Formats: sequence, C-alpha cells, structure tokens
Amino acid sequence: KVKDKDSLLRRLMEAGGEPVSGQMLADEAGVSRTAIWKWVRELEEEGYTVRSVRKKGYVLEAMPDLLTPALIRRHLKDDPFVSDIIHYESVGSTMPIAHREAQNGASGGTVIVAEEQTEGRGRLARPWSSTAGKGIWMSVILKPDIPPHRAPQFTLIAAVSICRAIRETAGVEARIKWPNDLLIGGRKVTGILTELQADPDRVQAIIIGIGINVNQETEDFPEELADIATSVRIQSGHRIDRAALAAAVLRNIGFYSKIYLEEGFAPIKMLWEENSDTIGRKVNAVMMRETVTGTAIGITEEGVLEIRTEDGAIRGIYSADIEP
Ligand code: BT5
Repeated sequence: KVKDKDSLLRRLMEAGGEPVSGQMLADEAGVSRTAIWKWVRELEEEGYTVRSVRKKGYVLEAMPDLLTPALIRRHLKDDPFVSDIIHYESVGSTMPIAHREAQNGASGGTVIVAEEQTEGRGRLARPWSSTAGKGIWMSVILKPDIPPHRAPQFTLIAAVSICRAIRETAGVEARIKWPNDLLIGGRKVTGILTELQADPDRVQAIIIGIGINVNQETEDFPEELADIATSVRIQSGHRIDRAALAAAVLRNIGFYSKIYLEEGFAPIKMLWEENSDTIGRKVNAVMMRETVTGTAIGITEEGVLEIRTEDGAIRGIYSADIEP
C-alpha cells in the first residue's frame, strides 16, 4: 500500500512501465493528488525520471545509478539475509561506521554502503581507492555464533560469494588470490578486509569490508594502480548495474554463510580451491619478519594457506602478501 515516497517508488517500479493514475494513488494513500505530486518531485530530485502522462498517470522511465536501499532491494526480492541497508553519498570509510553500528546493536545482515570513500583502507592501513559512483564500497555486519579463531573463514566465504556474483551479473570469471584479493586477467578487481569484535571465546560481530571495482574505465584509476587494478566493466566490456551486483554479492554471502553454519567449512573450502589462483603455484609469502618460498598446496579448515617449501616441509601461513 502506498503511504510515502518510498512505497510510491516501489509501486511505480512494479507497474513495469505502465502509467499509474495519480488519483488512484491519492485515494490509496488517503492524501491529496498534490501530495502524490510532491513525492514524485522528491523522487526526481533523487535521480529518478518520472513522466506524467496526461489523463493516465505517472510512469517510471529511468532509475539513477546509485546503491540506495530501494535500488538494491529491487534485486533481492524476498531474500531473508539482508536486514538493513544504510546508504551514504560520501564517507571516510564504511568500516568504522559498521563497527559503531554493530556495537550499537545492529543485527547480522546490516549493510553500510557508500558511493564514495575519501579514506578507504585495506590491510595494514594501506589506502583503498574508492572513486565516487564507480564501485561498490560496503561493509557487511555478521553476527554468527562461532569462536574467534574461525572468523578468518568469512574472508573465504566472501571471496567465493563475490566470485559467483560477478559471474552471475557480468559473465566473467574472477580468481581468488589468497587470502583476500579477487583478480581478473591477473589484475585486482576486489579487495576484502575482515575485522572482528570478539570476546576471548565468542565472536560479537564480524565486519566484512568489500571493495569491488565495477564501472571504472582505465583512466579512472590513479596512476599508481594503472598496472595492477582492473574493473568488471573493463574485463566484461560492458557497463554493470552496480545495484544488481551488490544485491548478488549480498544474496550469495547470505547463502554461503548459511551453508557454512549448517555444514561446516568443507563445501566452502572446495569452492574456494576451485576458484583459487594461488593453489598449485610457486609463490613467495611475504610476512613482516620473513618470506616463505614454495608451492601453495591448499588451505586448511582454518583458512590457513599451506606451502610446501623446497626441503619438503609444509608451512602454514596465517597472514602474508603473496607474490609470484
Ligand atoms: C584489501 O587490502 O584489498 C582490502 C580492501 C578493502 C576495501 C573495502 S571498501 C569497503 C570497506 N571500507 C574500507 O575502508 N575498506 C573496505 P590489501 O590486501 O591491503 O590491498 C591494498 C592494496 O591494494 C593497496 O596497497 C593498493 O596497492 C591496492 N589497491 C588500492 N585500491 C585499489 C583498487 N581500487 N583496486 C585495486 N587495487 C587497489
């Protein structure tokens, strides 16, 4: 039932290009036709194109390229995972906002998403380039009932989920570079940053930060990324509906988290290894104090990368940068 601007929008979307009578909307909402017209004006200010057809009513003609709750939810239908979507035009980083929301009682499935980040960051406080309107910069709050040592597995769940979402939405294959990068054509298209709020024996909240380069063209990247970054658009050859891709990512994270919580890590491990760009390769795992060289042979139940070194020993790597 129409009762405000957002429900009016939903109604116009459902009409699928057919005009909806202003009088009918006014009757349904129990407001004047002028009030309906004002909501229409507000939608136009948000970037929607609404045409008014004489004697017939309003037609929704075009939607803005934004990651608003309405535009993401349109692709989620009645998927149960996402509980709340909080959208910002511009933020420093979605991570501290998500931490604050999680502490203030936000439920699992809450999503913080921004069109632009001015201080996006990766691991070890490295900068993350987050150009306005070109990518998906979001933090997803999860509250699974698990011990803290299992939390890194959610980085792998996110990686598998995003691979599948990119495949579904854009038809291109991304490969996972352990632990947290997605590559297409050998260049980085996605970074994942998993952070934790936990007691010694129990996770309070997992915050999964996800940065996906979606519609950048080559010249949109800063110079220092020119040789290492790419976007889904560059790789697929066409513009991508960011809201549809964001929805697919969230739907898949919901789906694979549920599988993980019900069946354990084995199915995720299998999918992860299938999509992995690291397993089977000769790599250098660069850590703070040392570099381990050898062949990546798999990941453990804990998401630890196993490397067989020259002398045949197997080393478990918890955190490192993998270089060829
Ligand atoms: C990551 O770190 O790859 C995790 C990135 C997580 C970003 C998301 S966006 C939403 C949420 N809010 C945040 O503030 N962060 C999360 P790491 O593995 O440390 O990689 C960082 C490195 O990737 C940088 O040092 C650059 O070399 C490179 N890089 C930076 N921006 C990039 C981009 N847009 N595309 C590809 N590579 C990039």
